[in-house]
Amino acid sequence: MTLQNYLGIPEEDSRYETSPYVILPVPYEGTVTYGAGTAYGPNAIIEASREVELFDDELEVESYKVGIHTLTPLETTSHGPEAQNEIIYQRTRKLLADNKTFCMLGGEHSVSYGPVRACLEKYPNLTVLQFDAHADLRDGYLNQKFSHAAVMRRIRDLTEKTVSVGIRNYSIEEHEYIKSAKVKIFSARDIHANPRWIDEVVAQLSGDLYITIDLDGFDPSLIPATGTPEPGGLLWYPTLELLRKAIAKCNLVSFDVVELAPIEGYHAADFLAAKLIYKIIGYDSQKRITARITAD
Ligand SMILES: [Mn+2]
Repeated sequence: MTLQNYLGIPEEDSRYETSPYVILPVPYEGTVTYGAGTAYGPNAIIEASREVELFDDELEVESYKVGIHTLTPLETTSHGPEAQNEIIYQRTRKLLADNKTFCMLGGEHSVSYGPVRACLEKYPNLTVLQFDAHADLRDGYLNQKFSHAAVMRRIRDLTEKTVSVGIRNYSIEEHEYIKSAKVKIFSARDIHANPRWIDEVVAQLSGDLYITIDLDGFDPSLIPATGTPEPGGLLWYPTLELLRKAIAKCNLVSFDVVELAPIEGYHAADFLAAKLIYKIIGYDSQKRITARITAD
């Protein structure tokens, strides 16, 4: 696996010590059920990131100058997703202890449990914002409690402060759980019919925020490169608007981008993921710049 730094930025802008943001590649693929290939996601995102323009035309700055470090890919285990999440938990809690905001690159969605656990330890009132086509609320899948299809259910064992957007595929078991546990879900169908959905999502968020982005939350016209592409997904600009408003309102603790299963010769999906990460870092780093100016 070729190892490069995210955005291909100079060493002076990407040292660990001076970078508030760190990219953590986790090429884990253990429980995926349909289309495979998410183990190649982190590398495809980092490779595509080298084509992302460093000047952000919306923010009118070169956001990378705040400092973004790329870590070497985390070790993966063949002992199942629970063991993998323990490794991720240990790694991410160290990053939080070093006051880093990390962006974990999956891998399959099962990897999001470990970092949320680490973030909750430091920020007990954390809210988890999920972008996804699937609810991922099964209480286990194919005898696996820590399956990608159960990741939000495991996260809800830790905190019930979750908000999900773009959801358009779940089982009757999940449907009943959503009703009984009153899970906050903005389904893709509701979003499509409601022009005020972005502000309604933001109204549900406050304080410390973790964002988990399963790329299949996007419409498959934008991201066909996932294991289970579902029609009727999220689009680029509304998603950015939601991210910008959510990050402006909350304290972004960390985030992940998962489930890219690259298609050979098709780079639009890899590029979207790479640029999406740069937008999130840009929105968040704007606040750091503003805080610095205010402090002066
Ligand atoms: Mn998912």
